[in-house]
Amino acid sequence: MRHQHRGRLTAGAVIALVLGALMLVPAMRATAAASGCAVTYTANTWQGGFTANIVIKNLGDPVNGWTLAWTFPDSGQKVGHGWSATYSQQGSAVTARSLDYNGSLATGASTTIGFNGTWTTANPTPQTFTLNGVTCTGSVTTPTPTVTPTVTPTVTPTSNPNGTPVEINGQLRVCGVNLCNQYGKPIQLRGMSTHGIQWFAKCYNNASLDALAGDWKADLFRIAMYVQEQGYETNPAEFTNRVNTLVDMAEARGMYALIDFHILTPGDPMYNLERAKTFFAAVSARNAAKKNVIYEIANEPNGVSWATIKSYAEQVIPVIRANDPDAVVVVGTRAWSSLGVSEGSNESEIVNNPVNAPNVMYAFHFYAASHGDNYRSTVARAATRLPLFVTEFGTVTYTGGGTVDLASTTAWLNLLDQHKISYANWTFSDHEESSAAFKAGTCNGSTYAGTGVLKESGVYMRDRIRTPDNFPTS
Ligand code: IDC
Repeated sequence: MRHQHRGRLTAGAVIALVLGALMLVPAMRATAAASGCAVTYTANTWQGGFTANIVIKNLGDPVNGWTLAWTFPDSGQKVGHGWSATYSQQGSAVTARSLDYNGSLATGASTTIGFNGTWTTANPTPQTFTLNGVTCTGSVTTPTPTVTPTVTPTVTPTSNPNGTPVEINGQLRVCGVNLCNQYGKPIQLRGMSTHGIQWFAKCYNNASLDALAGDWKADLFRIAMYVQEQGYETNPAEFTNRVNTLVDMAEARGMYALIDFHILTPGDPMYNLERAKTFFAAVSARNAAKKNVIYEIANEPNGVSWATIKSYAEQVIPVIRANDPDAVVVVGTRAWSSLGVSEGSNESEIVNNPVNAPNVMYAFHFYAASHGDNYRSTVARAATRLPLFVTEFGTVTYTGGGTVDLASTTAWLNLLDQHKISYANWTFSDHEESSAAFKAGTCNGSTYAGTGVLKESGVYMRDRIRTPDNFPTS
């Protein structure tokens, strides 16, 4: 019965359909693709050469495959070795085409590309860029709709109604023995360290970073870029680029990014001095305008004097400050960042002879199952005299494995909370060792939130980091 009238149209229905079809025309025009892009081009120059880092942000509708084009103002400029795009140059006109893995750019998404170039007379920065033929003005162009579209309220994806950690705290600085936020109030940042990004790159993706910011409610993401052990020294441009991408991913989620120049063996930071200068010149130039970057210039010096570490710091810090004058820099300390204790010294050598630069903090590392009361009493004392930052610690033994010592970890973290000392836990990875938060194999999948994917250390750390932050604004 109900279907009897199918196929028969009344006059009224015909009129309604025609009207509907007419109304569809402007409605369709209103959905024509919005386009827009913003480009940040940073060049580090030296006599005859430069490294360019280019951040491309898509402000319009999602694109699948892109070509960025610009013209060099100086005809002597040439693109040399490039990364993350295919480059071609005709005269002064250059195009960079996306690769398979970075061609899709959602609305608001960014990607970073770069190249080494040469110049003859000068190296001025190109002024105009186009993305898929549209000039990047930093704003969005949408064909004017004839029909007013319904406005959907924008939902800001933050876990805290007051804003993300970076939104609340802004540019950090050192005040007295504390890390302070933009209001000059002492704060503590709590988060996780990657494992070596040369080995665990697959663990650092949108889903895992979403879990860290949203489910763990972390404030801090430490990017452990080993220098040796198949790290930075094997491909400086590639590792610089990877670190920059991870900085962007942390920034997009309102987390601070701690850029860790992960020296370990050899323990003398001077062995890597030139690499450190090159690396920090590049990352500080590229990230100077960001508020979420903290620089950690030497993970764990060992077998060297404090005087050597200080001399290294006083050569690397000016390179960073030349580009990013207000950034906080963390300096590693003697004996695997134990403030000297593991080689029979203590914090007094630093107190008596601090790094000659403002806005500097000192690293302290511990592994809870190996380092107990005597290390804690050093930290309790040093915390009143030096700005400390626990850029790395484990809940386990100093090997990265063995027993998870939750009693010692709790004593440590209570001490750090009491002094508002920031910390990053080793590691946000699925390594088989017990210090790793995730069960082995987690990073082959796409689920990172919740406790189902976590090992003992991860369950403990997630609980601890998830507790509400205390970020005073007045
Ligand atoms: C360990 C890793 C382990 C890796 C080893 C050598 O957990 O998988 O094989 O490095 O690269 C540190 C270092 C940190 C160590 C960690 C645990 O900063 O690189 O990671 N640790 O041994 N200092 C004290 C302990």
